[in-house]
Amino acid sequence: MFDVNKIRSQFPILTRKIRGKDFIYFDNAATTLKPQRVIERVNTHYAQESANIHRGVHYLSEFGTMEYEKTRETVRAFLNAKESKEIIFTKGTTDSINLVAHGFAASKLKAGDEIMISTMEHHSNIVPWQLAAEKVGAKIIEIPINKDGDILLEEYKKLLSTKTKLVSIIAISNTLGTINPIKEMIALAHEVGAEVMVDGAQAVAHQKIDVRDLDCDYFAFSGHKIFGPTGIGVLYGKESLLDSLPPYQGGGDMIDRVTIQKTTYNELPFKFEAGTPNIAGGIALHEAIEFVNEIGLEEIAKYEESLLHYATSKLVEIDGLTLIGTAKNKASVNSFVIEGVHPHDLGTLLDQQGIAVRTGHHCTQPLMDFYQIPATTRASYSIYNTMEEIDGLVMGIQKAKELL
Ligand code: C6P
Repeated sequence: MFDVNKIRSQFPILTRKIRGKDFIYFDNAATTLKPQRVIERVNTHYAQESANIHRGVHYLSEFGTMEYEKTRETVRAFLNAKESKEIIFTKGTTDSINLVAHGFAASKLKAGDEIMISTMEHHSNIVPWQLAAEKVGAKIIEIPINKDGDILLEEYKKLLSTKTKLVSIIAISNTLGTINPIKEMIALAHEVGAEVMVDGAQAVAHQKIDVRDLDCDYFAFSGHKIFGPTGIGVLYGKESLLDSLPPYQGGGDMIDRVTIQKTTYNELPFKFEAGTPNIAGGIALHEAIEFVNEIGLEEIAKYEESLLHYATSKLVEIDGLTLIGTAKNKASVNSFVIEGVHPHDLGTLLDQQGIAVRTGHHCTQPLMDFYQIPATTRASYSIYNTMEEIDGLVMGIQKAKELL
C-alpha cells in the first residue's frame, strides 16, 4: 500500500520551516529531495570508508570499489541493460549527452549528415549536438510539436531519411510533462539506420525504463533527479556502439597502457571514466534506486498521476491561468502562465509562503519561443507531495494574484 506519510518521514528536509512556514516543495523536476538512507550512505562513506577506488590493494580501496561497482549492477538491473559494462558513470545527464555527442563528432558524423531533436528538448540535449554538428558541417533538424505539447509523429516520419544519423529525444518533457512515444520513435529511426539517444532525466523517477524493450542505443539520466546525490549520472549504451565511440576524456582509469607518444585504452565501462569519480555519489546512488525499487515505479506513477490530476483540476479553475503543456499522456508537471502576472513575481510571492516552484524558461528556450512566452511557472510533483500541499499551492497563487 502506498503510504505518503511513511514516505515523507524518510525525508528529513520536509520537517523544516522555510520563511517561518511549512515547507512545500514543488521543484522536483529541478532536483528531488533526498531520503535519509541516501544522506547516511554519503556520510558513512566519508566518515568511515574514505578511499580512492579501482587503484588500491588496501582494505578501504577494495571495499569502495566493490560498493561502487555494486551500484553499477543496481543500475544495470534498474534499466534492464544486458551487461553492467554498458553502464557508464558520468556527472549527470548533461555529461552523458556530451559524451555521446563528442564521440559522434569525432567518429560518426560527416558534412551533410542530420541530427534530429525536438522543439521540446532541454538545452542539454540541444547544445551538445550543435557543437558536434558545427565541428563537421552536419545539420540539426527539428522534430515539430503541436500546441498541446505532443510530438507530430507524422512529420517526424517524413523528416527521417538515410541522412539521419542520430535522433536524440527527451522521454518526458521537464517543462510540459509530455510523455513521448519513444519506443515508436526509436523503431522508426532504426528503420532508416539512425541511432537513438534518449534523454531520460525526467523519466527515471516516474516510469519504468527497460532499455532493451525500448531498444534505445543510448539512455542518459542524473542521480539527483531520482532521490540520489548531485554530481553522479549514468550513460547507458549498447556495448557495440559504446565500443565504436572514441574516449571522451583522457586521464587515469581509462587507460590500458600509456607511453609518452601513444595510449591504448581500457575496456568498457572504464574507457569513458577518466579520473577519480564521484565515489560517495556513486555508492549512494544504489540506496536511491533501492528506495525507488522498494516503493515500485508502478505505485509511484499511479500516485503521481492522482496528484497531477488533482492539481490540474484545481489550477484550471484559477481565473486567467493557462496551462502550457496539455498532452494526453503527461507526467507530474504543471507549467502555466497567468494573465497580468509575471512568473518571477509569482515565484517570489510563493516562496514567501514557503512554497518552492520553478519559474523561467526551464532551460527550454526554443519551447518558450514556440509558445511565444518568456517564461512559465512550473510546479512539479513527487511521491512525498500531498493533495493538501496542492491546496496550499492553489491558495498561494490566489493570494499572490491579489497582491500583484
Ligand atoms: N532539468 C529542470 O529544472 P543535469 O543538469 O545534467 O542533471 O540535467 C539536465 C537535464 C537534461 N534533460 C532534462 C530533460 C532535464 O530536465 C534536465 C535538468 C532541470 O528542469 C534543471 S534545468
